[in-house]
Amino acid sequence: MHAWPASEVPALPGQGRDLRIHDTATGGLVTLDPGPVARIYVCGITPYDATHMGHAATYNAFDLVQRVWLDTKRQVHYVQNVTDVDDPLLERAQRDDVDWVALAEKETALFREDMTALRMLPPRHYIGAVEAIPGIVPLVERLRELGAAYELDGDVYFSVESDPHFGQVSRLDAAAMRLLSAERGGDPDRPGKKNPLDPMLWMAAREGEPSWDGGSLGRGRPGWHIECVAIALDHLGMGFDVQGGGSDLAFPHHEMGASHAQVLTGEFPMAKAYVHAGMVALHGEKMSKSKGNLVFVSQLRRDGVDPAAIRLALLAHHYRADWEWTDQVLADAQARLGRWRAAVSRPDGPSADALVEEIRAALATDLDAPAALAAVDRWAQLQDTQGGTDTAAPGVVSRAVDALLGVAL
Ligand code: 5CA
Ligand code: ZN
Repeated sequence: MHAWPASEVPALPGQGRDLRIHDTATGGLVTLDPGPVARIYVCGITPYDATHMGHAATYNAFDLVQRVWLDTKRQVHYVQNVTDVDDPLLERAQRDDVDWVALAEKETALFREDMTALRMLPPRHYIGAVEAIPGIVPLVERLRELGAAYELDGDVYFSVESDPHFGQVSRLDAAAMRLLSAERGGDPDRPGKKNPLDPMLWMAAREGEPSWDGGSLGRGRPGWHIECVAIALDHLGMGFDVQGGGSDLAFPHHEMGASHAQVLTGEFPMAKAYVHAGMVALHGEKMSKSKGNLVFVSQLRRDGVDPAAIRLALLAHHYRADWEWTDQVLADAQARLGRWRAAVSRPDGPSADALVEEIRAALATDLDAPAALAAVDRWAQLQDTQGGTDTAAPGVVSRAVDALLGVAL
């Protein structure tokens, strides 16, 4: 699948900083030392509806990861999937009486447009579940050979007990896992499973649903977790730096994915850090396609809202916080964008060297974007109240805000 065009990332004077970031698996900050090529996998959308502010906030967090690494002169090997076949997509296509392939293509195209407008840097590999199927089948077959998978009425399940490290991503107890499994695509109550938490690897073909040749597995379609594992292992290999997504993916998705990969390769861990963004709510409830309480990026764009203001609205919240989208959040971001644009269009100002370092330090410390915004606010205020004679400063600020925060002033 093709991704979307990259906006340019200006080079900055001085030295970028290594990223310290919160890892769900250890519950603390880890300093990542990726080597010359940093490797990151971020879970992509299930394309049955348009990009909402929750998605945008999550992708914004991982865009910052990429920008911090680029600032250290590393290359970034970023992989993202599109879950272009899954139950919710098929259900929505049926509800609306549209072709599921056409629905997925339309929403993926809109997602690309939204990401481009928001200046999110594209992944190097953007891979759909359907195109990954030929790589998924041998992995499921291999898990079966290893005794880590079993069949139930034609479906193939992964046995969580085959991974001694199972549970180490989310660190939840069995009761919490069971509850979340039922809520998030699992089937803990299905009779005949070895462990209620065992997730499906391959679903045998169902009447009226799309299916693919699964070799010795028979016709069917892949489970959700093995999709991301197949794509990540194919394009990044084991031991990559960051597995990313929203906090609703910690369990079961990232827990199961890590287990699949660890059993398949005999290596541990799959990722050096499991990084999770908080949930954005609307009217007190998590924004979600299934509930329909949504604010869409594309709708705001159609309403004439500057994408840079949308981006600033996201950046005003720490990526790990759960927060609420309101009209005020957007109004504050628009006002800030106006102040910043006015500031960088002046001929001079106070030196921006310290500001660049402050933005770097804020982002390198668990992506503290609100602290970075506050630093730019202070520079603009100083320019306003005391002026300054540095004619290079407005340009430096503009480039730093673009390179590190993805905001075009
Ligand atoms: N296709 C799978 C991942 S493989 C999926 O979860 N798709 S999704 O479209 O439901 O979500 C895409 C990303 O947006 C995920 O990382 C998810 O955690 C994140 N996300 C979904 N809703 C919100 C929300 N309200 N706030 C923040 N992030 C969200
Ligand atoms: Zn995923």
